Amino acid sequence: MTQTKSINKKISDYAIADIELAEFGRREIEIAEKEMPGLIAMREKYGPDQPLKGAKVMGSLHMTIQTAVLIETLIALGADVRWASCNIFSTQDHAAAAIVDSGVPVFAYKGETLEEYWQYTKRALTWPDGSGPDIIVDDGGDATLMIHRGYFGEDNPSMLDEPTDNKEVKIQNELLKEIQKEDNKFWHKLAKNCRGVAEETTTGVHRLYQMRDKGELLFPAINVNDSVTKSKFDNIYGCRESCVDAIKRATDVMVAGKTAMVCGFGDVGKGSAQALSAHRAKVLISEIDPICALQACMAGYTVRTVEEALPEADIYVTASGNCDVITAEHMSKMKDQAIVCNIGHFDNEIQVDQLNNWPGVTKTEIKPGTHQYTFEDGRSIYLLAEGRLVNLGCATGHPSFVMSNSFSNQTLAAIDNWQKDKKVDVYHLDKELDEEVARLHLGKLDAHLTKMTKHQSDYLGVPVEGPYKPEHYRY
Ligand code: 9W1
Repeated sequence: MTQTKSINKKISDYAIADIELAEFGRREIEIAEKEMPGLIAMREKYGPDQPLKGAKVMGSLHMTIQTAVLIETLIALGADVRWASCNIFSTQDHAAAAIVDSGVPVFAYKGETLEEYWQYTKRALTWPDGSGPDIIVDDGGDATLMIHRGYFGEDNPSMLDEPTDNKEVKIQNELLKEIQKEDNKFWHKLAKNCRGVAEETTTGVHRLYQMRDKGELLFPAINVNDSVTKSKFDNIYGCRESCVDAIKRATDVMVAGKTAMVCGFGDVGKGSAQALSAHRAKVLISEIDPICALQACMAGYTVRTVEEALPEADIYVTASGNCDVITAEHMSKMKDQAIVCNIGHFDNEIQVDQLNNWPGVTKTEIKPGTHQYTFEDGRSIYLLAEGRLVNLGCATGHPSFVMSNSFSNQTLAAIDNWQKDKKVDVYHLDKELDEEVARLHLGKLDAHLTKMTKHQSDYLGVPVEGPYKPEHYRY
């Protein structure tokens, strides 16, 4: 007989696809826990002290199996949690069901509408007594954005009537106006009581600095994105796992013996190139930055332009963070059966619209996420994930171990936001905390760390305990 560990606390304050998926979700959560040693170590280390006791925590972050382990970690540290997804497509419905089944309000289902998305964000921000969160765990900045637009819309209601072509802004404006009719101080009260937000992504962090610089930021914020243990896992190690995985799920192509071009040799490019190279592809790198180009040469790759690669390369992976790195004209000149995909900036590295409008081109869907484009002369290329992030479009995001690193940073940031009184600004987590996240993962990896002696610390002029900060050390 199958064991059911569900608690079945019946709550009615949630919106998910299907509560019947809870058992499946619970089984996958239990497997993910084994691969999220940082979060489990934090439950053991901090659980007894309950550092989040009494804290109302709102999350706006992909509702996945990995996020479920984060949610249950926050709860193990004493938090009272409500959750919405930060993306209308990324929800794993079985994860959402398992979390609701344990008694936590979740508002997320895969394929929800944009209207529902903003309603859910608002519902996750609203506790049964009408109060708001003490702290926010944000991914992409949407919860923070909604609070700020709501707040400034209460100061200046005409802001919500300004004409806009942006469908999402329209939807949000309509909802904010409805809320204002019911209570025209809703967002002021909420913002006043919010002690801080921790932001997961580059985009969200960028918005935070803009708001800070304009003097509009309403509560302290922590930039989790730039922790070393977050960004290295997100970019190098995550993409090293998912780049080839996505290409193979989409095409089943043999990578060995092919020539692959990686455009951009930053962290994402480094991880992608390593994975392709480990599969025994011949790897070409394109770069505009001489230092990154030199690094590529020292790693044994050939540095070429996209134009030079056209007669040779079978696989193209963009990882530049820049726009129009592969143009429609490039694609029109590629070898027959070439594969083109993007793992860098979310949607504009490859000229997809221009390819769709290329004279004489025909587009055939092989399956969702794999499209064949045939040119007038009979050559075909394959575009993966319609030019959007291939590891999300054709694979399943990051492995649990990768997310354990970012979410351990999120947990430390939540504790910091709850326990420290800070003035309004955008902060980083101290290097000590970044180091703690690393340490919490080392146990599982059976790493034996060396302790610096007093003699050595005197020699370097750094403390034996405390963060390791030599001048010329970059990760
Ligand atoms: N985040 N749990 C797709 C993921 C979409 C997604 C996105 C992740 C996780 C990058 C976060 C198709 C999970 C998420 C599974 C999946 C992300 C966007 C995670 C990788 C980032 C825009 N961004 N991430 N797991 N979708 O893997 O929370 O399968």
